[in-house]
Amino acid sequence: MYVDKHGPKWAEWIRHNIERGCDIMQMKESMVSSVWSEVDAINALNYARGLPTFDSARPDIPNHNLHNVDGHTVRTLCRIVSPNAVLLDNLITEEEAEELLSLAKSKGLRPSSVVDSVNGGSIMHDARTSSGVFFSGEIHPILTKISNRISKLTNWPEDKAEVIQVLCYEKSQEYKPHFDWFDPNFKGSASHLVNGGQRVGTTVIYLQLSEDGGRTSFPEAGVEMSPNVGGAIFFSDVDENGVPDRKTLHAGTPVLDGVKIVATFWQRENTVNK
Ligand SMILES: O=C(O)CCC(=O)C(=O)O
Repeated sequence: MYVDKHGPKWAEWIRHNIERGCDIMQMKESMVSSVWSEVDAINALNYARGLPTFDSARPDIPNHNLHNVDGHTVRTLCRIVSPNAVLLDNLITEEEAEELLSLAKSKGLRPSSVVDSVNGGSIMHDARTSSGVFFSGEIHPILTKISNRISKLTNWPEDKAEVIQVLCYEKSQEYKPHFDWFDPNFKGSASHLVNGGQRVGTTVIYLQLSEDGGRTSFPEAGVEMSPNVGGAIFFSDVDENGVPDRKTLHAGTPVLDGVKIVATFWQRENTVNK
C-alpha cells in the first residue's frame, strides 16, 4: 500500500532511509526526480511513518518544469493558480498529433453540440459553432496512448475519464465562455453525473494551429493561451475539495484566419461506463 507503488526496491529504500533518520523533504525530492509523482511520494512517506495519507480530489500536474512519462518528456511552460491551469509543451509529439488528426478526419466531422440543461441530451447551440468527432466505445492505439499518458501525468486513474473528442474550428467559429463541470442545479446534469460523477479535469490538446485567433481563454484570470502543435492546456475543473470552480470559465476564441483543431480529454470523479 502506497510504499509499494513502484516495487519492492523502492519500498525497502523508503523504509531503510526513514529508519536512518534521513531528511523527509530530501527523500521526497529524490523520489520525484525519479519515477514518483509528487502526490504518490508524499503518500508513501506519510504511510511509512504512520501519518495520514492524502488522496487528491482532482487530477493535477506536478509542480515541476519537466515531466517524464514512460520516457516521454512533457514541459510545463506556464502555470496559473486560479483557476489551476497549466500550459504544456509536447504533451504529444507532432507525429502523434498527425495520427489523431487523420483518425478524426477518417471518421468525418459533425457540427458540435452542447449538453441540454433540461434533459441532458445533446443540442446545437450558437455558443458552440465548431464541428467535431466523438470516439465513443472505440479502441484505437493512439487514443489509448494519449489517455494513458495524461492519466499518468495527472496522477488520476485511466478509467475515470471520457473518450477523447476532436473539435475543428473554421474561420469565425468559436466556443463561447462556459464551464465543463455539470451544474448540479440543472435537471439535465443528472444523467451525466450518474455515470462517472463530476468532471474534475480538462485537457485541450492542439492538433492544428489557426493562423490567427482561436486561443483558449480564461476570462476570469485574464489569460489566453495558444500552445504549439502537440502542446496542451490542462486545468482542474474543481477546487482542492472537489467543488466545481467558477474560475474555470473558459472559451475557444473565434478563429480569425485558418483552421484550428483540438482534442479534448475530460477526467471524471468516478469510473465512466463507456
Ligand atoms: O477550443 C478551445 O480552445 C477550448 C475547448 C473547450 O472549451 C472545450 O472543449 O470545453
